[in-house]
Amino acid sequence: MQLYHHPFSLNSQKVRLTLEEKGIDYTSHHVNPLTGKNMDAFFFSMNPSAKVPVFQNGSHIIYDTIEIIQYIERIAEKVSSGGNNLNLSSREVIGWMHKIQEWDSMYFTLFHVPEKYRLCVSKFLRRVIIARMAESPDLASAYHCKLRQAYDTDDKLKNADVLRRSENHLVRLLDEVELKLGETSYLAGEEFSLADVMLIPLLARIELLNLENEYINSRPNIADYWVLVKQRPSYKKVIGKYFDGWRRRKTLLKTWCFIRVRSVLRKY
Ligand SMILES: N[C@@H](CCC(=O)N[C@@H](CS)C(=O)NCC(=O)O)C(=O)O
Repeated sequence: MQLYHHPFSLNSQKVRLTLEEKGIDYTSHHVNPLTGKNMDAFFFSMNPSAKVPVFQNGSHIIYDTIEIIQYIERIAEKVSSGGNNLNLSSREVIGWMHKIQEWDSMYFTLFHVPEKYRLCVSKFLRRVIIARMAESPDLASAYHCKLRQAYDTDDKLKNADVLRRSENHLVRLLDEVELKLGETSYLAGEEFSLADVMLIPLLARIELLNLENEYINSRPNIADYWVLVKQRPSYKKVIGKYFDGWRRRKTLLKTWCFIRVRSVLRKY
């Protein structure tokens, strides 16, 4: 089993947390969307949306985060039960998974990244797409589509309503989570579940953007829950290793330096 993913990607974090929690072995391929690695022809021809994560088991390829997570769950259950009585997620867990996945983190994240970095990365990525298009003319129409999406995203970021809608959606979701965590230790009951696997990267993204006072610490149940789930080995391996304390600067600086050097050298 192969996973194409990146530590920066919120959806990749959800899948990797599932793999760690379920103890499933896999081959890991880092594809950094901020440096445009997702535009390389080997990945782009398999996946013209260029999005990560992508999960491959033999000839079976899955592109949707929730489908990947449920596929991994089925594999883990088959291994542990010998194929009998698969103990799959309850309706409540699946309901939370979809509710959390409905919040699109992209605009929220981009709005909170300082403009200087955002504009530089977006210009760099457009150049990367154009360079890859010239190398693989057979994929030109898919690259064109990606280029149009990049311009469209830049336009949307000029519209304050887009940010307001994303913030309102997040607030509604977190208020519901806060209420639920007042009743149970974890999101879907007293046991850690795939609903929690979906929520952890969202809280980590809020913390990465230094917005924890507004969204986490102002909600006491979520604040306590956040301390609790950060103790899990899966969190430490998938998120903490890259983003806790001083590591955050190192991780971000590495990607930033790559983009700056390539931009100066015009090497896309
Ligand atoms: N269809 C995918 C979307 C995944 C997605 O949005 N991935 C983001 C990172 S979390 C991405 O790869 N963005 C890069 C791009 O759009 O070029 C899913 O639901 O799993």
